[in-house]
Amino acid sequence: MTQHQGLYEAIVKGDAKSADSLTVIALGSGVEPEDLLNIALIPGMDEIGRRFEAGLCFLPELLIAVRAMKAAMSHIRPRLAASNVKPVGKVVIGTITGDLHDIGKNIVAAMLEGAGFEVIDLGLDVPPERFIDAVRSGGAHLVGMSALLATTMPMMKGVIEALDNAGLRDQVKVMVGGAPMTQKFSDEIGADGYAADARGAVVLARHLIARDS
Ligand code: B1M
Repeated sequence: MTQHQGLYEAIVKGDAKSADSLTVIALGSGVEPEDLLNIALIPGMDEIGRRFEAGLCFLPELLIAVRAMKAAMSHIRPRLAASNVKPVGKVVIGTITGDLHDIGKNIVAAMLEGAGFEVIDLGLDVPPERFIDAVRSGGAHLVGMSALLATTMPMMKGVIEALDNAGLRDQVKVMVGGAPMTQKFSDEIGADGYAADARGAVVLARHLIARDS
């Protein structure tokens, strides 16, 4: 079994101990953190998600897979974020209120940090007021929102309206993402851009900052 395959299976089986040690070994042997994410970890989460959706596994299995993913991410995030460049812009990011999914948002935040952005991560279940407070006090250029539940997606529009009401909408660009999101939905709620994955989020953030300056 290859290193990547072992890590993929550790995520699917929810074996946090193996996910942790295999990640350390792979990074130590020179594997790029982004490759580990794209070849083993994200496909592992996709597979457990597919099984969950098909009724082949249940919440406990999902939760132990999440724990394994977090064990691996604890080594990958600092490696992705290691960057000596001057910040290219400041991003306030969070998972929208009512939504407790933060794995994808954490990957996006780490990739943005690695690309030289200063990231203020508000965590998950973030209400509009916290986005507003962070923009007001932090001088952010970008607001990034993530949603995984169809029921929480509309709350993103609430944040955009709150930015408007606070007189802050012209100061920031808004980007959105998450599995159920589409470009059409992003346009409908008045966001400035949508990205389907973490790499796309970095490209979009750079583009929005450049358009702003
Ligand atoms: Co839940 N869950 N979940 N879940 N969960 C989904 C999302 C679901 C599709 C599974 C299903 O049943 N089909 C479904 C939503 C259905 C819908 O609304 N359409 C669902 C449900 C229903 C639920 C609960 C209601 C289940 C229950 O309790 N009965 C409950 C809700 C809790 C809540 O939020 N209030 C719930 C709970 C959970 C757990 C807590 C167990 C756990 C989350 C743990 C955590 O995140 N800390 C969980 C998980 C793990 C999933 C699945 C299986 C996997 C999500 C994930 O981490 N993917 C998911 C099924 C699926 O997606 N196939 C599912 C891996 C991650 C790397 O991908 O998050 O898509 P993703 O991020 C990507 C891109 O989307 C993008 O880049 C990332 C990296 O490439 N991206 C951005 C993300 N944010 C971005 C922001 C950007 C740009 C790009 O710019 C700012």
